[in-house]
Amino acid sequence: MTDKALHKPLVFSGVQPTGNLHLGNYLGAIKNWVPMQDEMPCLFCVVDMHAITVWVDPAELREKTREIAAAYIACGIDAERAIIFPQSRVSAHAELAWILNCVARVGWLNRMTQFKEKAGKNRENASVGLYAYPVLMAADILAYRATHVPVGEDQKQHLELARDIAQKFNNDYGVEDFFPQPEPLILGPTPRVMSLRDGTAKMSKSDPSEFSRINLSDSNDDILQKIRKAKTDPEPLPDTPEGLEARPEAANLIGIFAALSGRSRESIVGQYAGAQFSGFKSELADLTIATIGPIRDRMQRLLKDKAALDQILERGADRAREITRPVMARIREIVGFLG
Ligand code: AQP
Repeated sequence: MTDKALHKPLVFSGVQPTGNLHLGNYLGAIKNWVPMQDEMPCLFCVVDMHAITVWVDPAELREKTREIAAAYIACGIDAERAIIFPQSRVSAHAELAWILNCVARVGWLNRMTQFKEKAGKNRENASVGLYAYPVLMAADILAYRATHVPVGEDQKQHLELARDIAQKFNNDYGVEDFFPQPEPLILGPTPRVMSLRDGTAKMSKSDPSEFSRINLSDSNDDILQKIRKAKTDPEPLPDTPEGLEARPEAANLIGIFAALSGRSRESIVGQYAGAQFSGFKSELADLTIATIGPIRDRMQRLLKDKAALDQILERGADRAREITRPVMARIREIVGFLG
């Protein structure tokens, strides 16, 4: 069989088991994964090896890994059709990451903005893992020769790097078609959900302010309070979508409303033209509770049976390993490792 003949449509994506899953992770990523299960084989990974690029308490990492798996299922991922598994249980990720570390160039990694943001001023003290994080992400995708990668907008640069690494590997080793060019799928009306406290910053698990994000574990009351207190400007809501330009907080709230309701920004702006934020926020809170409430309740139920979750993750890892086996055998042969 030729290398190209091995190319098959396949989805790979993942979430780090750190902090609390939030509305940005849901609207930017997980929600968009659900319909893909009907279209092609899907792997949804809990990327615990990415999580340890910064310090994480081991007991917490175990709990968060189960929590992410529960969130996937609670959001509508079917563990029979899709493969849900922890990254660390499939050694191909680490093995391929090393090989790709030798393909990727330091200059390419130096341009990664997420490393600059996460390492901050104390770059000398950041882990080597945090620096090499995008190469591990390339390995996650390429170990399955995945063709489609649904992610939020913040991951676009890392996906472009994965494509460059795939291309360079193919060129260096003269295997033109071995790795496909994985396609980033940046979907939905809110590929970048912003913080509720600052419309210019991404909603993020690591933001120290709890009021910056809606967690999937938040109570209805938490959601209501957070949306009530969400930062806005003193102007009423605009009459046209163009009126949202230069109003990042208002634009973010309208975007979230659009994503949760399935309506266009235009129709929402039309409905609330010239209104104060209070009534709009109260409807937004109702919408958010109607979406997040049932997910949170399902997550809580699933988390009561840890043994069942562990079994799902173990079986997922077995299935994932089966896919990587022939790919890794061929990679070892291409690179010149003895078989
Ligand atoms: N604010 C967001 N809007 C849209 N999509 C988002 N994603 C994350 N934040 C937003 C998408 O969620 C998926 C999983 O992300 P992750 O947890 O693996 O890593 P992350 O992007 O680093 O998430 P956070 O919340 O920003 O974590 P911290 O604070 O630790 O950096 C990805 O597809 C991501 O694009």
